Amino acid sequence: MEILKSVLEKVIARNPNEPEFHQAVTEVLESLEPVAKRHPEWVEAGIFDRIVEPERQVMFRVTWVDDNGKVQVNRGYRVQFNSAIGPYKGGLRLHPSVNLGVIKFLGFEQIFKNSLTTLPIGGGKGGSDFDPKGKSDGEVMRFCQSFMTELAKHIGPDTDVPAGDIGTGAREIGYMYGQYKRLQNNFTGVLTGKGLTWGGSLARKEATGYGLLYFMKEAIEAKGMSFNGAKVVISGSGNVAIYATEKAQQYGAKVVALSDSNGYIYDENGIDLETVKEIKEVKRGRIKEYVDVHPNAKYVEGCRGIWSIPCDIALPCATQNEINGEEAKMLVANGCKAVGEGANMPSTPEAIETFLSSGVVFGPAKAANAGGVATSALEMCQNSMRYSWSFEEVDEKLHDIMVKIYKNASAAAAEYGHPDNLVMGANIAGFLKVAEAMYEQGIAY
Ligand code: NDP
Ligand code: 2IT
Repeated sequence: MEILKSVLEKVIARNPNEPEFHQAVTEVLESLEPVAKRHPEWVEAGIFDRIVEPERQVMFRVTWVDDNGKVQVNRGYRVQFNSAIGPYKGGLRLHPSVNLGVIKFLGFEQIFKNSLTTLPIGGGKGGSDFDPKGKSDGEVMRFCQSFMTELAKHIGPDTDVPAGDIGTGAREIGYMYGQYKRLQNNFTGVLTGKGLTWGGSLARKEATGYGLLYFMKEAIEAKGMSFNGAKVVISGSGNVAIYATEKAQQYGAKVVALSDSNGYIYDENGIDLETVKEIKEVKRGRIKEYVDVHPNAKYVEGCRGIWSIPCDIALPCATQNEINGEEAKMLVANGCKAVGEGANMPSTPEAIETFLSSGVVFGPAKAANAGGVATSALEMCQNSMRYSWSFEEVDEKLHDIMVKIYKNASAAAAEYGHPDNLVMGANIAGFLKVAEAMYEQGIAY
C-alpha cells in the first residue's frame, strides 16, 4: 500500500483496541490502492479519509428488569457509517461479544455491501452485548423495549432502517417494532425483517441463505463446477445457515455438517433440515439435539473442528474469524474447491490468502451475503408503495440482484488487473458508487 498507507495508519492510531475494525479497513484499503491511483481527485477530496470515519456513533445504556426482579444494564450501539447513497441500513446484533469495534467493522462492511446490491441504501450497524440465549420471552421483550426507547430517537424510514443479525430474529424485531410504534405513533417501515402480517416481505427470512447460493452458483459455474452432487459443509445453524442449507439441497448438494457455538453435527446421509428447523426455529434448542432424532449422525463438541471435514464447498455462516489460516489450509488439503462467506468476515486475512493462492473460488461476504440486505431494501420499497409482492416476485428480484453482484464484482476485478479476485472486485465495485456520490455531494457533507 502506498497512497492509502497513511489513511490506514490513522485509522489504527485513532481507533485503538478495535482489531476487527482494523481488519475490515485494511482489506478494503488494500483493494482500493489501484482506485486511488486512477482517481487522484478522490484522494484530494479526502474521500478515503472520510469513508473510514463513521458519520455518527451512538452508544447508550439499556436498563431492563429480569424475571427475578433484578435490574440489568447492557450497552446499546448504533453506528451510522455512511449515508451517501441512501438512509443508513444494517442489522442489529445481540451477542455478548458485541463491542464498539465489532459494530464498526460490521457497519463499515455494510457500506460496500449495500452499494453492491444496486439499491439506494447507506451503511450502518447496531446492537448490544445483551445475550438473548437462555432468556425468557418476557426478558427479551423488556430488553427490546428499553433498547428501542433510546434507538427510536436516532432512526426513521428515511434516516436509518435497522434489521436482524446474530441474536435478532423475528421475535426481537417484533418487540422493537411494537415499541417504536408506541413511541412515535406512526406505522412505518422503520425496521426490516418484520412479520408478514405487518409489513414484512416474503422471502426476507430465506434471502441471505438463498442469495449466498445464487451468488456461489454463478461463481462456481464460471469455473466449471456445480452444486449438484457436491459435498457441502456449512457452519452455524441460525437464519443464514438454515436457508443456505435449504437452497444447497434444492440444487442437489449434500450438506453433511452444521454447527453452533458449542459443537458440530456430521450426518453422512445429508442433513435432515426439517429436524434442524424444529430444533432451532421452534424450540430454540442446541444443534446437538439433532443426534437424538438421527442417531446415525455424530455430534462433536467444539465448533471449529467442522473445518476438518473433507468437502467440495464450504459455506461459513456463523460469525467473524471462524476460519483461520491453518483451518483454511486443512480445507484446501482435503479437497475444498470453493468457499462462500454467508457470515460477515468469517475468514481471517491468512485464510483468504490461502484460498486465493490455492485457486479456490472465493465469494467474499460483502458480495456473497448481500442478499439479506438487498431483500430488506425490497421490503422498504414495498412498504413505501404500501403493497406487497409474492414470494416468487421477491425471490426472482433477489436472484437477479445476486447474479448482477457477481458480474459487477467479477468485471471490476478484471478491470483493475486482478481477474478472479472477487475480494478486490467486490471492494472496488462497492466503493466506486459511494465515492462518486460523496464526491458529488461536496466536502461539507
Ligand atoms: P443467528 O443468530 O440466526 O445464528 C447465528 C449462528 O452462528 C448460530 O448457530 C450461532 O450459534 C453461531 N454463532 C454465533 N456467534 C458465534 C460465535 N462467536 N462462535 C461460534 N458460533 C457462533 O444469526 P444469522 O444466521 O442471522 O447470522 C449469521 C452470520 O451471518 C453473522 O455473521 C451475520 O452477521 C451474517 N449475516 C446475516 C444476515 C441476515 O440477514 N441475518 C445478512 C448478512 C450476513 P449459537 O446459537 O451457539 O450462538
Ligand atoms: O449483515 C447484514 O447484511 C445483515 N445483517 C442484514 C442487514 C439488513 O438490513 O437486512
